[in-house]
Formats: sequence, C-alpha cells, structure tokens
Amino acid sequence: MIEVHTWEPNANSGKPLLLLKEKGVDFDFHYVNMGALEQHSPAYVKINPNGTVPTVIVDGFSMFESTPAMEYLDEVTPGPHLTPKDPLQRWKMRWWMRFIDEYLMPCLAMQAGSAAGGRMQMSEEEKDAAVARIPLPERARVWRLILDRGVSEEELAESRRRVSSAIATLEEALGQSPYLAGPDFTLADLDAMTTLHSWPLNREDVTAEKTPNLWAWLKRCHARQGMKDAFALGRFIGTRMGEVRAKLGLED
Ligand SMILES: N[C@@H](CCC(=O)N[C@@H](CS)C(=O)NCC(=O)O)C(=O)O
Repeated sequence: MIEVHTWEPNANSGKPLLLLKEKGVDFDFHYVNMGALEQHSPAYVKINPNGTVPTVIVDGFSMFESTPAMEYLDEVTPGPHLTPKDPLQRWKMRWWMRFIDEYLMPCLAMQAGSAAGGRMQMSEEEKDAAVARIPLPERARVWRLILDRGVSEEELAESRRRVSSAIATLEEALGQSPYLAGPDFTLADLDAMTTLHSWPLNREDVTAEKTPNLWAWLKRCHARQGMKDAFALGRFIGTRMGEVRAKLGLED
C-alpha cells in the first residue's frame, strides 16, 4: 500500500494526492498539520529527515522530492499514464514542471509565508524553539525570516513581478495547445494546478477577459473528477474549491 504523509492538496504537498486521485489508485493518507508545524516534529523527521511535505512511502521506502515522486508513482501505478510517450511532449512536460517548481512556486511561497508570518503570534522563546527543530539549515533561515517578518519589500516586489511574468508565459503557451505540454493532460498540468487552483478567486489579473487561455485551462482542469476528489481531501481547501468551481461556471 502506498502511504502519503502530507498537508493540504496544495503546492508540493498536493502533488501525490492529485496524481493518485487522478489515476484512481488507493492510498493511505496521513494528514500532517503544517499549521502546528508538525512537519518539524521528531516523529515526522524520522520518516522525512528534511522536515518537508510530502513524503511518499512505497514498500517501506520514503521518497521526499514531490516531482520525482510523482513521476515514479505515475510509472508504477495503474490507470491512465500522465507522462507523454512522445519525447518532445515529455520534454515540454518536464520544462513546465521545472518552471512551476523553481520559478513560480518559490515566489508564491514567499508571499504566502510572509503573510502567514505576520499573523503568527509567538514569543521570542517560542520562535527560537520552533526554528531549532527545523532539520535543514536553509529552511531554518527562511523560517527565521518569516517569523521575524523579515522578508524585505524589495524581495516581495520582485516576486510579484515574476508572478506577473509567469502569468504572461502561461497565457501565451495555453493559446498554442489546450494543455501545457500539448494536446493531453499531463503531470505538468497537475503540477501547475497544485499551485494555481485558486487563481480565479484570488487574482484580479486572471479573469475570463484578461487571460482567456489560462481561464479556459483552469476550467478544463477543475472539471476533472480526479481533481475534485483530491481537493476534497483538504480540511479547508476543499470548501474553497467549491467557490472556485462556481466562479468558473462549473457549479452553481
Ligand atoms: N523540493 C521539495 C520541497 C517541499 C516543500 O517545500 N514543501 C513545503 C510545503 S508545499 C513544506 O514542507 N514547507 C514547510 C517547511 O518548509 O517547513 C519537494 O518538492 O518535495
């Protein structure tokens, strides 16, 4: 049995959930409460020494990196394959996954982290204790910045610029083909959806008028049953997705 230890169907955390629901494969879902920083707890660090989500465990072997884990799961599980056979489409799929994971997602994570840090009420001692539990030094540094509300306005402005540029890139590409890597839904669309799922609700620059190609793609992806089933696993994202689908005209 495949075990998935993760948080909400969101960003990296959501990739194995969306994939396995899309393929209709059974798995054991263990919710890791990131709101309570459970990903840094000694019990969790035993299964994932990086202290990040998701962790996928197959036959006792733990996998940490979400995109390679998704590729592995796509290969070994039954159900429709979401990796194109055509080498050029496969290259496009991997190009998009790298673009989402390394260019777009970090910018959005910085903005979300900075906003969440502003809401967290912690004493200096609590912050020190929380940071001391984080196994990776690079993560500890980012959390220190977040908890101290130390992300500079310059960094936030640059990440906003990059997100606008990514929207233009997506809009252009989705004018050429219905899905990111070509004619079919692939891991690239799934990867992107873990991060872009709520844009119809929370971005004024993504609308049916301003970004018609991106809007139509969001609608196509949200109409998929696997996507709907995966988002329903969330403790709070699931309810928001009803509003997103309504905004896209997929539900009343
Ligand atoms: N490259 C890793 C990154 C994983 C990652 O950053 N996950 C985020 C959630 S989307 C996380 O665990 N954040 C909590 C933390 O850094 O403490 C992967 O793709 O699995």
